[in-house]
Amino acid sequence: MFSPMTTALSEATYSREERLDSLSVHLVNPSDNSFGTAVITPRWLFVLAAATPRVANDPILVDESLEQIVPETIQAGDIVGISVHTGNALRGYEVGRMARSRGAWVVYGGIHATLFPEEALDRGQAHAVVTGDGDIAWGKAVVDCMAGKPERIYEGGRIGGSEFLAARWDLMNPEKYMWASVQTIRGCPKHCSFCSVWRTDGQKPRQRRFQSVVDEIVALRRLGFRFIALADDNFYPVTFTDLRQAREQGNAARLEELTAIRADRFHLMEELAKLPKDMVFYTQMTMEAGEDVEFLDAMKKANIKGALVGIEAVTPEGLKAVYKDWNLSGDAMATQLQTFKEHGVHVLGSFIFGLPTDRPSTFDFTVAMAQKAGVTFAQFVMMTPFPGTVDFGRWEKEQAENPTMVGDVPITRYWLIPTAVRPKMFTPHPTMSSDEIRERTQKVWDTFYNWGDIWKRSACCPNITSRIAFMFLSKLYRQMYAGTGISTDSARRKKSKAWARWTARQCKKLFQAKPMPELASRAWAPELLPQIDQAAFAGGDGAELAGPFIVISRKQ
Ligand code: B12
Ligand code: SF4
Repeated sequence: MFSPMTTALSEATYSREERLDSLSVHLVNPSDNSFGTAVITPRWLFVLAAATPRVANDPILVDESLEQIVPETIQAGDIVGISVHTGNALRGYEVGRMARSRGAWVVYGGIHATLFPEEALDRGQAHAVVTGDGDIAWGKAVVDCMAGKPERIYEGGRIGGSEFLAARWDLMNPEKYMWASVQTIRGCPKHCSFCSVWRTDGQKPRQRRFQSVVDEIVALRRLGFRFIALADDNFYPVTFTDLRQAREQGNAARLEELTAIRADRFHLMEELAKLPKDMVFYTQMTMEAGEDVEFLDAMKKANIKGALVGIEAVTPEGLKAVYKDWNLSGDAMATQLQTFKEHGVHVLGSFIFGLPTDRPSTFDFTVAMAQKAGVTFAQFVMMTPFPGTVDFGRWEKEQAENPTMVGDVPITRYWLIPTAVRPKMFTPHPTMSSDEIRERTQKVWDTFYNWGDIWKRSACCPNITSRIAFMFLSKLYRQMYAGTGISTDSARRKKSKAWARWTARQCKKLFQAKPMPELASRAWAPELLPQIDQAAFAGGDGAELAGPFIVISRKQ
């Protein structure tokens, strides 16, 4: 598909070489809310920067969670890559339409565009959509846009772990982020009903080579980052049950595969343990890791000090409802979570409210369990049917005959409803109203994050400065993520946003470390370097337009 304005302009005014030299590639992380400072770097932005072909100039990165894009920066003929997840799709489409009206090539990617490519082409006026992983496919899309012939869909698929690109941290403004994000593994073997990860990223864990992970962390520590979120789907991909089942089935190949994945996790952690001692990592994993104290001890040594653990529900019925009945419940759950803390790994417990099995008593019971389990942080999210999940499929089917409409949008496309009129809950609960669930959820956030309890929890910090940091962070977390608190009337929203901005600035100072420009890179054996980097290296500067392998990579 051609953009007539671009083609006319570029062919009339420039030679091909001049055009290639003057065009800019923009990568935009859309957001309605700009805070000036962000908690975690949106990793895709810096990975796609690395995937941008050498034939183009360095991309211009725009993170709208910091500042909104300035339309005048986009010129006819430029290429604009936009990432959309469900929550920011509407803003993403607005940015895309704006870019296209200025004569740019518009390409979407990210989880939502992967699930709804036609929507991005239609509502977002895309020239092209990249589905799945962008590490390789983005390079091809850019080259095709430069040639004026983008395809409608590029299937990025699921690339191998050794092909994951290292991010271009040299293009980040370190002043703007509290934590950086580095991915070590993609995919999750589970199949929780509310989660799309196992469907989009697959159930087969794809581990990145640890050398590449460590190199990125060294680059970040040089810049002054010592707090790093490991943006993983599930850091504990092989459980004792998986190993036992493979053994019982006499499946030697499976057992070997699982053992190798597990060994690789330990290898990574050994390498992380050799990094400067002041590093703090944080990841996401299942509660099952509480069974494996050897793993928890390795995490502690590796400075992985915390993990988001999907607890979801505290009753057996609730867990069954979300296909997570392999999680423990009640007192056994509390004990399992305490094991994390005993072995030096703090838990950010994630709970869901609004499950059909929830009753008014569930709210108090949940917060009491969170306190009993000794979780250091907690989040209480409202049940949301995200596309690509089992829950979404079921709901869509129920709605098919007689769809509920909000204006002219069916509720099963809720992300297209303007935020001001978008309902806060989409699936009706059998016994409680949405307002009741929201109010009770809000109360739970307030109870968990009251100053007294935060102060008690801050006892895990070694000194007064870090206790203060802990208290600020707890309040910031509550303010930014307790959705029901931020989204009521506009006056409250404004006040809440101003408060969050101020707190974010204070927290940024607390997280900043003295840059270590002298920190040396590790010398890895050449055969252990990621394959893709070798391909780029071998290709050298002249090998840009041939094929994705040669096009994409830039040696860090
Ligand atoms: C780390 C993470 C977080 C972190 C950090 C977020 C951040 N600032 O980066 C935290 C904990 C803060 C977080 C919060 C939330 N998250 Co989250 N998160 C993740 C996770 C595990 C990894 C994301 C990541 O960095 N991956 C690494 C990068 C490199 O991969 P990627 O983003 O997929 O990008 C690749 C491709 O998608 C593609 N691509 C992406 N963008 C583009 C753009 C273009 C132009 C192209 C060509 C290609 C392309 O190429 C990239 C490289 O291969 C994902 C799970 C997942 N598998 O995606 C969930 C996930 C994205 N999160 C999810 C959700 C629901 C949330 C929350 C709403 C949770 C909540 N209830 O509060 C919040 C929302 C925060 C927000 N406003 O963005 C859902 C999104 C579902 C959906 N349909 O939108 C996911 C998929 C998890 C799930 N359970 O389903 N999250
Ligand atoms: S919620 Fe967590 S454990 Fe469940 S499928 Fe998603 S990533 Fe895996």
